Amino acid sequence: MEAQVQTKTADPAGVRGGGQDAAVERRLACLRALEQKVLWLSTWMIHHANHVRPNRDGLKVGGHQASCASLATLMTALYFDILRPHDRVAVKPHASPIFHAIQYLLGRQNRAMLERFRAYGGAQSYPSRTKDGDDVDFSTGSVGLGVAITLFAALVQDYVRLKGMVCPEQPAGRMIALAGDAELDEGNVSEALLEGWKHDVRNVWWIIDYNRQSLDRVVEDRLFQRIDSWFCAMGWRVVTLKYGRRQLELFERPGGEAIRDWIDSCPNSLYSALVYQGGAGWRRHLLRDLGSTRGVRALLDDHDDDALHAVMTNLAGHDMESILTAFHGVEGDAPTCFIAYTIKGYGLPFAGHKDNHAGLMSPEQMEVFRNRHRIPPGEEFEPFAGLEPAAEELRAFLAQVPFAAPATRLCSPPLLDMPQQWPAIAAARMSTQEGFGRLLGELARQPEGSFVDRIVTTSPDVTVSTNLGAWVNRRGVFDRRPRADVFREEAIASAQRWEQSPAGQHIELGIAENNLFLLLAALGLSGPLFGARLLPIGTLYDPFISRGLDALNYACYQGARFLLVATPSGISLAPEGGAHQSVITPLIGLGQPELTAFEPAFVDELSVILAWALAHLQDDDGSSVYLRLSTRPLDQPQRVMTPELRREIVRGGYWLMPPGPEADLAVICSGVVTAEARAAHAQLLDDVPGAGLMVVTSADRLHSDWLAAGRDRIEGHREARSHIEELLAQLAPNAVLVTVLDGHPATLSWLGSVAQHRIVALGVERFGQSGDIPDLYREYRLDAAAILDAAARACLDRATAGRRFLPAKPPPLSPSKLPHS
Ligand SMILES: Cc1ncc(C[n+]2csc(CCOP(=O)(O)OP(=O)(O)O)c2C)c(N)n1
Ligand SMILES: [Mg+2]
Repeated sequence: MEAQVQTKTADPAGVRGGGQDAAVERRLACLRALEQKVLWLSTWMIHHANHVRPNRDGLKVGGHQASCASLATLMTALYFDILRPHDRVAVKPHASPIFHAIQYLLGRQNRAMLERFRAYGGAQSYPSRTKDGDDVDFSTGSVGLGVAITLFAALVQDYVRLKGMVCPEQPAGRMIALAGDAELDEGNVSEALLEGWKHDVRNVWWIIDYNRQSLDRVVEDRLFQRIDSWFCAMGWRVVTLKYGRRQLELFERPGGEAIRDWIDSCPNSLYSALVYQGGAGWRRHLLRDLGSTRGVRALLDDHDDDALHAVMTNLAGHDMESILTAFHGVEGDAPTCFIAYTIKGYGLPFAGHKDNHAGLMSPEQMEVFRNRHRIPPGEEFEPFAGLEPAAEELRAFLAQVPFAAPATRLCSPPLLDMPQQWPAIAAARMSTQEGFGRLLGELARQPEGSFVDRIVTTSPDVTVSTNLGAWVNRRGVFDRRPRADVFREEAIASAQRWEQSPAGQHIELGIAENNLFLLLAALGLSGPLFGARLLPIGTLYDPFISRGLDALNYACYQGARFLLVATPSGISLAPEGGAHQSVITPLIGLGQPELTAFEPAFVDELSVILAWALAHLQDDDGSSVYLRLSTRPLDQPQRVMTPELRREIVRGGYWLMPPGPEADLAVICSGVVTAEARAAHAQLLDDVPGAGLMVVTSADRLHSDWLAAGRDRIEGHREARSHIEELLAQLAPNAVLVTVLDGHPATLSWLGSVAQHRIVALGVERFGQSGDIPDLYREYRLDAAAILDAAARACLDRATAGRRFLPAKPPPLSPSKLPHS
């Protein structure tokens, strides 16, 4: 258990002081009692879920008693003494029971939820903003993400404070992560650290539960040195809490110095093994290694096995006074990392055992534990059972906990005034990406005081190449301090201005998509967290959504609201090649909960969708929105945007060329291949005059609406009809559908189930490659010829329906040979 870094000694001055020792002693007594209660409740909650509650499916319910025990002291100190209402905390996911126990003691969680821990409707396995009712600040679960979001939340707090969007009397809160030490292995944590350094982030605390164990094993020795230097290099203050006060007292005695050196050089795995073995194990090793060192034998003789075990495991992360001294000793807003030495499973029978991560105490072990905590049967969930001080004193203590002071912790700022009129972009030919840039450029011209002031854009080093340039030129780049645009000052010609100041409305990130999504998550929670509603817009290249997919999922999971604009996309990015061509993102758009996906073909659609999206982000029943755009210019339809068309675009699709009566063929397209669909459709009209051409602006909206209508019908609303059902009802029952998009064909292939139409789904199923659009569309069967061929084959198939097997390779068909049924 290496340590060359000096521990902050447990100087009680920060806790005591003012000659009020008796009062301080009572406070400490209350805190220690609550620490024991929090440990008991978390352990019992998990035990109850696994051994007491009836189990109907035979699955292990689970829970992490050891991981909870590791944080019991630190979280008790934090919540019952250190935190203020404006502080925000991301709790290590598997310490969820500790969090719920604390909220229960503070009167913010009810007993039924604890009894239903990990059950349907009960307290969640991992803290959840949206599902837990006890004031979770940040959801956690996927390790590393909860840690990093606190850093971005601190950046967002600065953003809204420096712009005067929150009342100046509201103090800045600390954004605090309680992190498992193994969480630091996640790359997204280092990505965030580097970004935080660039933005000079303030008011972040990361408290590392340094129990030197992960899920599988005991972690590397000397890791803490890396952690220490790593944080220092990023400008963080590092406070190490290693030895508890009893250890420090022991080190003062003759032979104590040698024991300290022994602890410092003891490998993590041996230290953990001895924690598990207890007093006799410590004695055996200390005698073997230090038996001849002056004073050691006498020191050991002075401790029985229990006392020796207690002192050898008295790490600062389990010593209330050391923790309070360290936390209170931190001044100013510099980002601070606390490396708190702890023991996984502290106080439990499997403490220190390398396999204890998912370990559960047996009923027999639980009985021993119950006796130690003096909990009478039936009083397991009683808040003060078995405690000393008495309930009255503890109640009085809890009533004055600063974190529990009356304050609005869940803000719901008013909706922004959205305009009736929206800028229109007139163009004969344009790509949706260019249209997006132009639309934002137009919005940027709005006078001060409009909803546009609440738009904040961000991008991982693709601001210019995703067409945010005009917006940034007009609205500037955000920085805590004004910084000149040097190229401009030097009169060097550039289309892009880069003035940075607190007034800027664009936050530039380095290339790290995890950071993009975590920043979007934090920006998208600015309303509930800080009371300042923002309209966050993040841009990135569509294929790199996958790079940050877990962080995107994380952002959606906790209800953050933002607009994601992904461009360019698909194989239409032709010469850029397969590494940059996205294939599965339309399926992500279709499948990701709390994210509504659109893929407009034309710029007037985009304008409608953008206006809708910025309002939808604010709706109670809304969601985040994803726009999949393209750099490929398309001929724009010259049309009047009627209210009906606007409605259909938002609902997910419309007939660009409505089918004739009883039409038995329709081409259905989404996004840039609408050009090919239009060309193919024009040719088909010769043979099938009534053929329809549908443009799908949102497969996602159509799909979810269709499922919802199906559910409504099951519930007895027989008249319920989804938009896609209404659209497809205009076709003959035996009609053939050909769908096409520059993405995975499954995005639209479900359309065949809506009214049991025969369907051929075209799209991309393989990695792309370099080429020009004619070559690539031919190779991947997205061109007009492929659409015509698909239509012909489907019609042939229909004509021969009933004949089970078709020739393996039917002869090539021309449109004029289309068979009709
Ligand atoms: C992204 C991700 N990968 C894997 C897991 C599974 N997992 C849960 S906890 C854990 C180990 C955590 O160790 P540490 O952070 O040190 O916490 P401790 O239990 O030691 O307090 C792992 C691998 C996860 N939750 N998230
Ligand atoms: Mg650990």
